[in-house]
Amino acid sequence: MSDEKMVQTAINTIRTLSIDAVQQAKSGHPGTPMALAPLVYTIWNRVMRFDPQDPIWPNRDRFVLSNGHASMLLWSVLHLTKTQAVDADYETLGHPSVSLDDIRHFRQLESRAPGHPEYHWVSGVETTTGPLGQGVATSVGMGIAQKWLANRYNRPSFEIFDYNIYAICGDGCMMEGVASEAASLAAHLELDNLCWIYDNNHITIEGSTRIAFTEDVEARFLAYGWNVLRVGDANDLERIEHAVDIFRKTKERPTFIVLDSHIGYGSPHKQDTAAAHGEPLGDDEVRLTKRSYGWPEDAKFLVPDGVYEHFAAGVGARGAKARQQWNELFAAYRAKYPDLATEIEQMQRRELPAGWDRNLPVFPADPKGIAGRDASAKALNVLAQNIPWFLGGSADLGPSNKTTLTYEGAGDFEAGSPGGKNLHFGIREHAMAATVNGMSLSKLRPFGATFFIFSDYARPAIRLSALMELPTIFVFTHDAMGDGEDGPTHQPVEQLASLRAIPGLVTLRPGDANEVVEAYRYIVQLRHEPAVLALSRQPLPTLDRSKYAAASGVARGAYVLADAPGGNPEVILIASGSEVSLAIEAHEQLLAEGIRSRVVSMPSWDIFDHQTQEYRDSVLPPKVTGRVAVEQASTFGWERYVGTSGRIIGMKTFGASAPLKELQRKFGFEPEHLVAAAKEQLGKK
Ligand SMILES: Cc1ncc(C[n+]2csc(CCOP(=O)(O)OP(=O)(O)O)c2C)c(N)n1
Ligand SMILES: [Mg+2]
Repeated sequence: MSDEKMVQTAINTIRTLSIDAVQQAKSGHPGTPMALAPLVYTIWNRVMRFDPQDPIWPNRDRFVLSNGHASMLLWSVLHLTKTQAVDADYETLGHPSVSLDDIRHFRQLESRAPGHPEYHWVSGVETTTGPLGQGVATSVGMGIAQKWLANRYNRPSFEIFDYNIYAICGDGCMMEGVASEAASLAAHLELDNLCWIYDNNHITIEGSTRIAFTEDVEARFLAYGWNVLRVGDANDLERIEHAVDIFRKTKERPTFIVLDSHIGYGSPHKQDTAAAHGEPLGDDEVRLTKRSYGWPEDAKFLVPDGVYEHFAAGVGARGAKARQQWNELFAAYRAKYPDLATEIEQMQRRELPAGWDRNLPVFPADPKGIAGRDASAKALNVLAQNIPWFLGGSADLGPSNKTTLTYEGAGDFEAGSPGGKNLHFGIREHAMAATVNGMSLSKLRPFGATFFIFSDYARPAIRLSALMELPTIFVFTHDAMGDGEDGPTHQPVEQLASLRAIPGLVTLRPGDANEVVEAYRYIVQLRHEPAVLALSRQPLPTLDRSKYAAASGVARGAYVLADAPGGNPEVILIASGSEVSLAIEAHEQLLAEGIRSRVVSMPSWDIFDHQTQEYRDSVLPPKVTGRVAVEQASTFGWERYVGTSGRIIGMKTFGASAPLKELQRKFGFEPEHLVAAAKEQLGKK
């Protein structure tokens, strides 16, 4: 077979595997894989430095399929390149990531060819995509990470990190706001390691983009400051390669390639129609389409002779060589810079360096106390110094969140100085969260910050960090009514409940400065779970830990902070955050009146729910049914800890604009109110 014929055969293999898988599953999206097979072929087989034998090699080029519905593109190419599976301990398993059988079972339970690309489920997937816009936004975090890693670790003659990131996106990604936020940030940061390729096919689900999307996308990206290129024919491999070449030569600007394509390419009746987007072609149309490709019409899941070898000779050989050269380079680097090499290795395995918790502060008892955000600032500054690759920033609220790293040499991450540890995300919460995900996927330890209320603006990406099992950290301050005069627009009510509902997300609302530190101590050790910290704006009393239990109880989610003398309580007060000291006040009053109360500090439902039944029963003894929960947030869900007969003091409405003291009175967050509720639980007035 001639070279040219082989190339066409390889491309048509991607197309027909996609068509057959969707047809077999009776669900999926065939049209875009049919159109973009030449692009994916070119990027993978001619451009990318990626070794299928080791899909987690640190200096590999990244490939992000932001239009995740076209997942068959990825399953086809991962299969055809024989990309190997890797487990959660970063060990190669010795079998392919995506088998032909997986593709035959596309979208079925347990198949490694699920509906959309899922990081952590299929090796070779760089990030989970499907919610449109997320992939491209996440790729900006990957771009930031590459710049930071290169800045810290590269040395003369040692280009340890010099990879590029390729992200493919469609009209949907271009319409989503998060992509715009991220594109603006990427150009500001001059991420010339980033190449987005826009599948300009004028089709979305409802039909032609004429009905909803008529802007000049190229002009928009030019205005952001991107290098904008155009390839007028998605089947023209040379033009695609040429455009990518220009990308690789372009400095100080990310590249945006507009690729004109025909969705459902080759299908006589469905090409260029929305029908090709999200439904099987149908048996007859499958035949006609295969005929148009010169493919055997009745063959299914056919990988013709020579196709695997063709990919092995392309990306396989190039990737193996690149990785081998890198390994040699890294061995020499390790000899010359052993400490830096160790850092890289620890980071890659999500381990912490020795002494990571050295100098974490301990706060003395203080009735006036310190704000959650201020305690957080102290912890962040220590952690960022102890863990070189711990960094982050805020969405323009650094001075309020107290997340700006202020120690000597922390520095700002900016285009000309990508080694700084303070990122400035601008007022782009959604892109910030997606970017933090991208940085975490690149093995940095990032945090992002904003007001707790605006976690809503970041939520889709927070959800994805949980789905991907990434140890990202979200620092949210102004966690409740502490915002006082700012009023209900700024006062979170339902955010805690809604974040607690995200599976695998660790949500923590610490009750005093020492609980803040313990919360960080816990979070930093997580390797596969994201965490949200809800921190107070106002000072909270620092509890006297010689009188009350140690703050290390945070690591168990909830703990007995104060108890009736000798234990055996008759009523339990459960609180989080700013309401912990309130519960303590009420507790002291109850004790003085001879009522045996207990205070449980419960910074994290998620962590507590993972403790043994025995421990949970020791904190909340089932026989003690007199219970009051107090939290400046929606009451939603607290029944699980107070039972149907318990009392929940929380928010059932939005807040209001007034000084905090008045709000506490209006909404019942005062010790007398708790005391009365506790007595009511015991049938006492
Ligand atoms: C945030 C989000 N909204 C909606 C969807 C549902 N959806 C999936 S694909 C699609 C149309 C995408 O059009 P385009 O990106 O142009 O893809 P093409 O059909 O051209 O491949 C929509 C609305 C989604 N996946 N994510
Ligand atoms: Mg489209």
